[in-house]
Amino acid sequence: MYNPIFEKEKFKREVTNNVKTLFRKSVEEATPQQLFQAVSYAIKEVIIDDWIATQKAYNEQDPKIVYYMSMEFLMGRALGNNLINMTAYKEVAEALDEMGIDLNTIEDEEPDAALGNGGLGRLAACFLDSLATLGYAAYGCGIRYRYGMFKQKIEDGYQIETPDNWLKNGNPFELRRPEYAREVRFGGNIRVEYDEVGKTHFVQEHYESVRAVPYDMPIVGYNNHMVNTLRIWDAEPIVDFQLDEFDRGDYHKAVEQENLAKNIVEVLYPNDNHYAGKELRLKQQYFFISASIQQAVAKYKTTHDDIHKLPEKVTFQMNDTHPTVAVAELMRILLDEEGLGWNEAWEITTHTCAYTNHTIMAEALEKWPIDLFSRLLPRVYQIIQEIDRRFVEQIRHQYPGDEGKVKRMAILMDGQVKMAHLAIVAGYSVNGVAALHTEILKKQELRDFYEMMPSKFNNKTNGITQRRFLMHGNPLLADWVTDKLGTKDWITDLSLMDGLKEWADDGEALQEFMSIKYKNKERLAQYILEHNGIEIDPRSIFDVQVKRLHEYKRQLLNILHVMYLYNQIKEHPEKSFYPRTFIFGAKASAGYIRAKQIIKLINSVADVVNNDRSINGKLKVVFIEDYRVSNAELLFAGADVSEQISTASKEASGTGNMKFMLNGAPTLGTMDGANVEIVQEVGIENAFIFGLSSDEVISYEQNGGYNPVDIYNSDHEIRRVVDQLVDGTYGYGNREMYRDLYNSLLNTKSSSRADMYFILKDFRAYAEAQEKVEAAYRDRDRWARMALLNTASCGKFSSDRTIEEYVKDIWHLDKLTVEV
Ligand code: GLG
Repeated sequence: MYNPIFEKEKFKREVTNNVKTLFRKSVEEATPQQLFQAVSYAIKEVIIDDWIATQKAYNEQDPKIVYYMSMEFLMGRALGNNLINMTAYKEVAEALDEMGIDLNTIEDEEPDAALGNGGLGRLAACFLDSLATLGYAAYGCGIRYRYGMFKQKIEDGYQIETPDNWLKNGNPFELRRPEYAREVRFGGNIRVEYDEVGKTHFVQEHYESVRAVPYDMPIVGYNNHMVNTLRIWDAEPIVDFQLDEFDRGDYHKAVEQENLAKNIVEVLYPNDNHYAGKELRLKQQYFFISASIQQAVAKYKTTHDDIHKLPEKVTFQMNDTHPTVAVAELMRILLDEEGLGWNEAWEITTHTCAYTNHTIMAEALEKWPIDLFSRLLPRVYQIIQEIDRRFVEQIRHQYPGDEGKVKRMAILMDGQVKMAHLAIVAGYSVNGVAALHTEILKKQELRDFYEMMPSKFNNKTNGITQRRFLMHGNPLLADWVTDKLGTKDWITDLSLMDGLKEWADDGEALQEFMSIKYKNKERLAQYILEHNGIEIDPRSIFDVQVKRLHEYKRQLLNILHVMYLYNQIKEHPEKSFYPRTFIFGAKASAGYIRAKQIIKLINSVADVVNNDRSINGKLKVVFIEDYRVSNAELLFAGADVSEQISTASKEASGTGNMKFMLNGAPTLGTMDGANVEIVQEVGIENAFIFGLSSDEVISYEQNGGYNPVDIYNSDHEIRRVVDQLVDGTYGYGNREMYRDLYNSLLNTKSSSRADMYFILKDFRAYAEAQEKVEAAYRDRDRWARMALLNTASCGKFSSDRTIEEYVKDIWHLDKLTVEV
């Protein structure tokens, strides 16, 4: 087995030396943070050699490269993951131990690289891990935000956002690459010029510009010496550029450009599944896209002379609509810089760009106001006008007389630039992220497009990396799996997990499996004690819902059900009740008021329930502060039940659901997103499925919703819970605190539909499913078998499988080998 940390003694010397040269300290004197830095630099030392070797392989083997364009990369911590993938984790832990350093402690010193909101950003991170592991040439292209996802504090039950200054101690793994800087231009106007042969030139003038400077982060493949690159762009002012003759002495302009550079990469927008329409956000999008595409084209041209063959060597995958300005930017470069004609440029673009759709939520679709867009990106806008003109012509040609189609499908309509339409028209592939989601796209949301260009549409069910979410997050279970399968090959081929089914009826194996779960529950309980000061019983059922706070994800349903259980326990103290711990973790977008009220409600319920001595600790509620990748790993490992209870049709895929499954937690969920496929793999008897189907939800929606008041009137237990929102039970006597949530369910005043997310409609079914969970859990053998079968059936959900599908159907990449 390859072990890059050649010798233990040499590694120890290096750490000692790093502490000395970086901090003028001895190992004994150094702080944990300083030790983290020193160790990371020692590891980087090793990574660099493989990184260089990988670049050499790129140059020699000239593979096709995928550029994964994404506003978000939710990487989490790098140190532990790099060690895992270098197959050096245990050796390094041992070496450090001999130096009196605890690896876990220094891992905790690393800030999460939280350059993403939730599933979409984490998917990008898992994809990079898989691409490197499978030996494909890939760049992640994104933004080096100075501040990532905000840190969440809970004060008095309310979410408080504080800035995530993740770079304050420096990032030991990154490399600044000023030699690859690019200029990106905004605003101004376009002057048309004709040269002596009558050719038209479009010249942008009076623009502002910034210098995009890339920082590279190594993406270490598992045990293969491959190190790919995540290239994230920083912005710097272009001092020399703007002081040209025309502008010399224009002090204001200099300051403006300075500010533009500073602002553009300042912060990640903390919206998940929601478009806010901010100008700076569009600037961010164009900034990293322009820099990345310029770079990719320039790299291609260093070794190829025929730009027409670009699609043979380059593919741009657009992660949602955020990067779709890429199609127009590529056109701009081909037309204005490479001097191609429209048809040739279009031919290249439409064979190079591909688009992934991650949501059908209307409020997430990006539609930029034309005046804003054309002012900021005048040349790109002209190009989009021409793309739109030609596309509309094509619609009219194909569907004569059907102006409804034009209205529904045009890129420019009602004063807006519709980014999804642009991506679909110019992309050669459009994919959804789970089977159900892709079907809904084809039949509902994107139906017109599907009818017109069916061959573009395809499904790529999401996946997750087992390297981080099992090997790193749950080492006990990882070792057990290796032991039971008699091989480590599952690390790069998760389908082998199927072999664990052999142990599903083996009493001893089941017991081992459950005792690992128990240890992980103890570890989680310890974390909760340290961070929340709440003592929870590892023998209780750990029921976990961790994900972004969103109405469609229905954390409200979960907490209303907790309130219902609490009422039951209080009313029937004699009834036997299996102790339960409900664990929540969620960030709400800073401006999402209702989501924040739900966080407050969860904390209020926690406060009341946890402090009620009369219920003998039968029920506990915990809200994990600052849910993020690093504590997620503990939560998945320690969960008994995985809550995946979105309103059917709304969750495109979900990926948390897969991480729980991998760690042996059965799903309690709706038939939504990838839950459908999870159930297919594990069997419906090994999950707890409830609620409306997506067809039912869609049909209610098309008929104006349903009437929750009927349920409220006829089911007194539900009514009681809903009333408790406004009777002061959880408002510390304040009846108004949750009035808005109450109204959202019954719509006594609000303007939107009543109970838009079908919470009351699904409540009974959910409560019954929860009863089944309790009954199943009481039967220890049955539960163990279920849990084990979840782990054993998760093979499909590796991001390795997902990436192989993208490669086969969309990207057509070649495998690389790296020689060292
Ligand atoms: C989206 C969806 C999730 C999906 C993820 C990755 O809401 O259901 O799993 O992308 O495709 N905004 C998201 O997180």
